[in-house]
Order: sequence, then C-alpha cells, then structure tokens
Amino acid sequence: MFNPGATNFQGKILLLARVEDRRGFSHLTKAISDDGIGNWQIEDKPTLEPEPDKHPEELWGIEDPRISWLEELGRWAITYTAYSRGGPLVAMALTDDFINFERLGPVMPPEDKDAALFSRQIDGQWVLIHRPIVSSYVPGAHIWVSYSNDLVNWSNSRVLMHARRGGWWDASKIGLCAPPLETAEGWLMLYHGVRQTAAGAIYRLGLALLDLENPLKVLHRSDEWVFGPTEAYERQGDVADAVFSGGWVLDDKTGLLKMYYGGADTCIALATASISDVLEYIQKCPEPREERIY
Ligand code: BMA
Repeated sequence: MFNPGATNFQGKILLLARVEDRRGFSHLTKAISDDGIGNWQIEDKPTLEPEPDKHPEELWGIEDPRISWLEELGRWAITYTAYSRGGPLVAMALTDDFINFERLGPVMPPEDKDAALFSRQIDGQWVLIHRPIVSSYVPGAHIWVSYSNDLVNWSNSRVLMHARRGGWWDASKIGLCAPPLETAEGWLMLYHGVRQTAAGAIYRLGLALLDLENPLKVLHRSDEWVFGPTEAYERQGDVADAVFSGGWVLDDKTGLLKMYYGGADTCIALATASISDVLEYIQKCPEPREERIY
C-alpha cells in the first residue's frame, strides 16, 4: 500500500490508498481512522477497482488518487491515474460516501498524471492541476493547469510551474502532490521533484504559494526541498529513495497539517507540520524567476 489520497470524512480521516496486487496492477482501498494516526480500519475489499470492460483506460490499474472536496457540488472528486494501453492518463470520479462512485472517465489523454482539483471554482470555472508529458521538443515534465465548466471538458491549458534544469533537486520532472490547500495567504502547493542520479531517481518534496484568485501566479517557490527520503522505509523498498504524497489534511483548530505519503513505493507514512510554520517558510521563499530556472 502506498501513495494515498486523504480527506476529512464524517469527523474522521479517510485515506484512499493505492494497493498494488501481485500482478502489478493497482486498485484503491479506503482506510479510516478517528485521529488520522492510529487504529486504521482498512476495508477488506477494494473500494475502487479498475473496470477495464467499461473503462478500457483502466486496463493496467488505477493509481495515485488525490481527493478534493468540491464546495459548490457538495461532493468529493477523486482524480487518479488510469494506466491505459496508451500510457497513464488522468481519470476522475465523484462520490458522496466513498461507497458509490460516479466515474467521469478520462479527463486528460496520455501521458498525463499527478492531477488534482482546486476545491472551489475560480472565476466561475473548475481548475485542474496536472502533469502532461508534452513533447520531445520541450525537455522536462512541468506542472500545468486547465479550466472547465463541467469537470469533463478541459481547455485553456498552460504551464503553471516549470521543472528547473541542471543541478537543481527538482530538475527535469516535477508534479503536484496533495491537492492545493486554500489559506488566507494563497493556495499552498506541495509538489515532488525528481533528481536523476547515477544511482537512480530521488523523489523529494517542495512547496509553492499561488495567488488565491489567479492560481497561475506563483507568488513563492521553495529553492530547497523541504522533505526527502531519510528513514529506512523511505530509502528502501520497491522504488528506493522516494517520498510521494497524494494527500494532506489540516486540523483547523490546532493548525496541525498531516501529510500522508508513500515511502519507497512500499508503505504509507505520516509526517506533520504546523501550518503557520509552513506558511511563514514559503512566504520567505523567493518569487520564481524564469532566468533562474533556465
Ligand atoms: C511516479 C509515480 C508514483 C511513484 C513514483 C516513484 O512517477 O508513478 O506512483 O510513487 O513515480 O516511483
């Protein structure tokens, strides 16, 4: 089990975990805990399974969910990677109860993943963050946004944030982690950056802060990674040296941010931070400057 999405649900914390079966295909299984720390009730059957007969794009499984509570709809949206014959793509499902799911099907063609919705409409439109692999003409994999009126048809796609190049920790490939978190200071964005080394890739996490009314405006971006593999369960496993988060949950009363993440594509772990510390940190980070990127 690894790479879960996370949300508040009926006063508890619900994770939708990626479970990889022995064929190598993934499905999603929910786990619920009162405090989000211990006593997880893990469903003994898959909660959301690939349905390749009805949804051919789910042929080789469904992976890496992100969960967004959509204020205007009063429902949760789950964006996940469907592993199709043509490569990974972004699919979406809606739910009221995490028992029944309304699948909307593919919303982005392959190759595309690491998608999540902003929790409310901006200027009357839904906004999706995603990470297409665009073309061999443009090096690197960058974070994009697209806009929609109906959650199905997406357009007006543009780059939100570029992967850096050269020696940076987030050179060549970046992607959204947990859905952006709305704060008074802006949308807090957690993303992963991939560094290719002689020994393989290292997946680490960084932060950015986006303007509340124009999320294309990146106010601050961390130059340094803020979370990386250090513990044995993050350094050793199916994929070494990978921390990969798909969900975080803020306790409004205490200000404690709980970040759930996959360790080495093998286990699920939890890290916490105080939201005020995180916001203080990101506001001290520089504004992104393109000349520093290229
Ligand atoms: C990414 C995704 C994640 C995975 C990570 C590290 O590309 O496929 O599911 O956790 O690689 O292997």
